[in-house]
Amino acid sequence: MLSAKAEPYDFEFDPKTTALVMIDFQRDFVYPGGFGESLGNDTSFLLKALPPAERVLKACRAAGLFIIHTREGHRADLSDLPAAKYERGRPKIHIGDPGPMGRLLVRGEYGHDIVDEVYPIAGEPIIDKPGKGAFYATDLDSILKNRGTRQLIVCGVTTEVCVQTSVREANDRGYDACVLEDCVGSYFPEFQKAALDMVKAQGGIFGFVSDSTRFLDALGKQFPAAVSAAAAPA
Ligand code: C5J
Repeated sequence: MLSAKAEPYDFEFDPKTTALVMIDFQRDFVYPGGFGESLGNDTSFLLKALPPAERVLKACRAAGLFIIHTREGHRADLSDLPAAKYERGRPKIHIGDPGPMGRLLVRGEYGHDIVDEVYPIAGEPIIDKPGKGAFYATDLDSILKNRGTRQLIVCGVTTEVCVQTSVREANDRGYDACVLEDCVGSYFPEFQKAALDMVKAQGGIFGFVSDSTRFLDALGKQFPAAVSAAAAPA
């Protein structure tokens, strides 16, 4: 067992039963012209999470941890898009409408895909999800349980929406999840803090909060070369 400094107390994880979950690092959320901006958000807030998340991803790859990515989005015919989600916010541009990166939040479009910095490689499954939670209407739980996964390290966007929803779902399914606070991003700085406080309050009611430095310090105890290679400039 490795132990990462975390709140509300140290997060214990066995690399063999731990998965890194990279949530929705899609152009549609992270870059201007996508779904996130169509809702009136300033996407630049999310970019801060990318360099530490990239370091964690590279170290976990080199250490041989299981890595899984998610994307939020819908079928091209929008048959899996609830009317409530389509209408919510009464936006000028809806999910499925054309934008500079293709149709908003539609699978197969450029904007729907994951940004280059943390793009999946062979052997890292991608979960396409229609909702905010990564477990809703997906096979994520089966994939994790079939591998004997017990602990999750969580990076992604946005903190209070898809990240927190997925951590709550993971908690109810029996996983210990640890969110790395510098590897998650919100359009609202005040929500970033509140969302993480909610996860770790009440003795870790939904899980744990740590950061890339403390997590990589722990991983480096067993995989020093993997962690130093990830920290080196590209
Ligand atoms: C949102 C997400 N914010 N991935 N999706 O609509 O957090």
